Amino acid sequence: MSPRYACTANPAPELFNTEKLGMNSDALIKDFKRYYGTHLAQDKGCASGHYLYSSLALTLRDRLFNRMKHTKHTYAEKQCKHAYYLSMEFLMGRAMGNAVLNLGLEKETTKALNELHLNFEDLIEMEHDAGLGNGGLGRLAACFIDSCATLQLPVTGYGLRYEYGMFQQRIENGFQVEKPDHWLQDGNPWELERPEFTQRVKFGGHTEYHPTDSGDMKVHWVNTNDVLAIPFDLPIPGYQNGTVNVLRLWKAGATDEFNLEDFNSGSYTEAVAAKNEAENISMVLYPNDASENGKELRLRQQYFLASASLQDILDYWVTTHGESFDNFAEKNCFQLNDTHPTVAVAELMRLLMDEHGLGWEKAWEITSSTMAYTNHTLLPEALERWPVNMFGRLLPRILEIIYEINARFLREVATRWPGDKARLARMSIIEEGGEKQVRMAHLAIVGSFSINGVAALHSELLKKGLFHDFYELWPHKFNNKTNGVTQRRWLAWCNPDLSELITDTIGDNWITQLTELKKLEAYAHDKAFQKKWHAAKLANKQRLAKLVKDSCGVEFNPEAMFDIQVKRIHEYKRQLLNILHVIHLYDRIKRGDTKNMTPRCVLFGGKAAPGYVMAKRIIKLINNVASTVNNDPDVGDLLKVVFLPNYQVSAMEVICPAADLSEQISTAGKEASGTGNMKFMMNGAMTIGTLDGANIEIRDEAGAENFFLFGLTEDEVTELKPTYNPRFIIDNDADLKRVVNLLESGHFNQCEEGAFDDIIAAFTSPNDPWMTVADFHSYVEAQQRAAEVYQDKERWIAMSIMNSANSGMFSTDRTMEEYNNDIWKLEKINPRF
Ligand code: T68
Repeated sequence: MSPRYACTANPAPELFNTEKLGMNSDALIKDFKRYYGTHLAQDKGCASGHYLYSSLALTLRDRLFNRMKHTKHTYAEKQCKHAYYLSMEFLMGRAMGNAVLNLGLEKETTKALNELHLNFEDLIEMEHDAGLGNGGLGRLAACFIDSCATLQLPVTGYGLRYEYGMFQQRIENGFQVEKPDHWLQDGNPWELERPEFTQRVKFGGHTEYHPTDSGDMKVHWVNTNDVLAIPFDLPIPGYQNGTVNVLRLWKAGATDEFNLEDFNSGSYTEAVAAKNEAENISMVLYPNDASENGKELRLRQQYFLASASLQDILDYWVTTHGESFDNFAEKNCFQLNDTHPTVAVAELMRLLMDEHGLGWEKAWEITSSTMAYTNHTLLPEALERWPVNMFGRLLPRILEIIYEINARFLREVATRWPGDKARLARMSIIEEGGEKQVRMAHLAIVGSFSINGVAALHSELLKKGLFHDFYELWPHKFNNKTNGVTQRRWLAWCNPDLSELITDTIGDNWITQLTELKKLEAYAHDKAFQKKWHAAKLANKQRLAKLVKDSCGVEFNPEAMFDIQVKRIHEYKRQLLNILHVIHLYDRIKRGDTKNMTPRCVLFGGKAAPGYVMAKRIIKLINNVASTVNNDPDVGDLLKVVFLPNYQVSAMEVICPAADLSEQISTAGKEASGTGNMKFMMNGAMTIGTLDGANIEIRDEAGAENFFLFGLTEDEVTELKPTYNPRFIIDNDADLKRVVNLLESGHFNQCEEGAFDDIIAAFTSPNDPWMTVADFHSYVEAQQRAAEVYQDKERWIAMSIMNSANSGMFSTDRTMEEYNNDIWKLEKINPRF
C-alpha cells in the first residue's frame, strides 16, 4: 500500500460516527442544491441535464454509502460467514431508478424534483447503461447481488471495471456496425475508488525453489511483470432494509517500477507502451457470449480478477483473524460464475501455500471446500480451454499447481477405475493430443464442492452428457439452481402501472415475496380487474411504440399483438425460425389469405458477436424482410417488423412490460435456462416456446393451457439427427416451400445478389445442428393458436394474468435462498439502519 494511505493521524472519534442522512424531500433538496451549486459549481444560465443528473446521483449515493459503511461494520462485528460472487460480467444497466426504489425514496424524490421544477424521468434518461456484460450470464449476476442485498445475505460481488463495456450497436443498411461503448466518459457517480485496497497481480517470469530452514521447499515466482489492481466499489442496496452490499470492480494500472526502469534507460515510448499493456487488461469486455476465443488478453483478464479478488479477501482475513487459516473454510465461500474465474482454484492454492505458508493438503482442503461452480452452457464451442504453452508463459506458477492438482486427481480416478485409460484421458484437466490444453471446466469441477446448472433440464443434461464421468465419481457435488430475475427491477421499477394495480389488489408484499402474486389468480376472470390489467398493458405498448417510432421510424399499432424476441443473436436461439414465420405471414397476406388474421407487430433486438458471421447475416435478413414488409402497401397494419438497434438493459425495461408474446424458441437442449423468458412472464406476456431450459418450468408453473408449446423435445432432436432431411420436409410443406422459394428467388435482396445464400445453405443442410426446418410446421401452428386466442380478448387477458400470477418461483430471491441453503449456508444479518 502506498504510504499516502497508511493510518497516521489520530483524529477526534466523532469523525468516525455514521450519521443517518435525511430521507425527506427537504433533505434531498438541500443536498441537491449543494451538489449542483457548490460541488459542481453550476451557475445561472444553462442547466445542462448532465449536472442535474449528477446532483441527484450524488445526493442518492450519499445515502447508499451511508448504509454501505454501516452494513460493512455490522458484518465485521458479527464475524459472519461471507460469500463472494466472482464474475467476469455484471450487466448492471442503470443505477438511479434502482437506488430510489430500494432506498424507499420514490415519493420524496419526485416531490423534491417537482419543487425544483425538474422532471425525474428526464434525469433517469441521462444515465448511460453500465453494460459490463454480454447477456444472460452477466445480467443474472446483477439480479443475484440485488436479491442477496434484499435477503440481507453477506455477499460481495467481484468483477472487472471495463473501460469499454458491451459495444454500441448501430444498424447501417441492415448490417450491424459496432461502436465502442465509452460509458465512463462523463464520470460515474455510483462508484467510489478505493486506492488503499490496491493489489499487485503477477504475470510472466519463472519459478525458483529454495529450501527453507525447516528443510521444506519454498516456491518463489520471480522476474514477474506486475500489474496493479485498483478497486472501485459500487453500492448494492437491498429493498428498503438498510442493507447495502458491495460490488467491487478492479481496474488495471501500471506499477511505478514498471515505468521507472524504462524511463531511466531513456526509452520514454517503451515506458508508456508498458503502461498501456498493463492498463489494457481492464480496457474492454470481450463481446462473445457463446464461444471461447483463446486470446491471451482474455486469460490475463481472468487471472487478474481471480488474483486481485482472492488477495483482497485473504488480506481482510489476515487483518481480522491473523495468519491462522483454520476457520477460513467455515467463514468463506466462492461462487464461480461459469469457468471464466476458475483460475481462482489454482490461485487460492498458490496464495495459501506460497504467500501464507500452508502445506498442500491443508490448502487443498480449504480450496476444495470453499469453491462452488455454476455452469451456464452445454454448447461445446463455449467450453473454455487454454493452450498449455500460453498458460505456462503467462502464469508459470499457476500451471505448475494445475499439473499437481491434475496428477492427484487422476490418481483418484485410476483407483476408482483401474486400467480405464480412456476415462483418464476424458477426465484429465489437461487435454492431450494435438496442442495441449487446460480444460477450465474440469479444473472447476475438481476444485469445487458444488456444481450446478441453471434450470432443471440443463442440470439433468449436465449429469447425463457433458459431465457424466464426473457425475459418476462425485454425484453428491451436482445440483440444480433454476435461474430467476429480480422483481424489483423487472416488475416494480419497469412496470409502474401494473405494479400499482397489483399492489392495490393484493398489497405490496410481492416486492419481496414474489409468490404472493398467486393471489392474482382469483382475479383472472374478474371483468373490472381485467379491464385495468388491459389498460396497463396498453399504456406500456404505447410507450414501446414511441420508442420504436423514434428509433426505427415504424408505426406500431398498440392494438396489434406485440410479438417480441430480444436476446443475443445466435443460431441456437433461432431468430431465423421467427423471421421464417414472418415471411410466411407476409406470403399469406400477398396471397390474400388474410381472413381473421391477427394484426402483429414483430420486434427483434439483440447483438451479434462481432466475429460471428452467420449471426450478423441473420440481422441483415431480419432488416431486409422488415423493410420489404413495412413498405408494402398490401401489408398495411396487418404486419410490422422491426429490428430495434442497440438492445440493452434499459431497453428491456421498456420492452418487457409491453410484450404480448414472448419468443423462446431455441432448439431443445441448447438454451441452458433463459431469463428474458421470466421477465416477460412476470409482466404478463404469453410464451411461445420449446421444451428447453427454464421454459419447461415456466410452462409447469403457468399451466400448459397458458403456454404455446411447439417443437421437438431434446430426446427427439437427438433421435432425428442421423436421418434429418430438411429438403424433404420443405418439399412436403407447402407453406414452408413458398417461404424458401421467396428467399431463394432473392425477393428480400433484390440489389444484393446472393446475400442470404449462406443462411439458406445452413438451414437446408442435413447437418444443421439447430434443426430449424424440423420445427417450422409446429411453430406455425403454435403461432396460429396464439393469434386466434389473441382475438378473444377476455381469454387472452385471463391467460396474461395467470402467467404473471404464477411467476413467483422465478424471482432471484428464491434462487438465492436455494444457493444459500444448499451451498453457501450464510446467516442473514440485519444491520438495522
Ligand atoms: C447464458 N449464458 C445462457 N453466456 O445462454 C442462458 N458465455 O441460457 C442462461 O439463462 C444465462 O446464461 C444465465 O444462466 C451466457 O449469457 C455468456 O454471456 C458468456 C459470456 C462469455 C463467455 C461465454
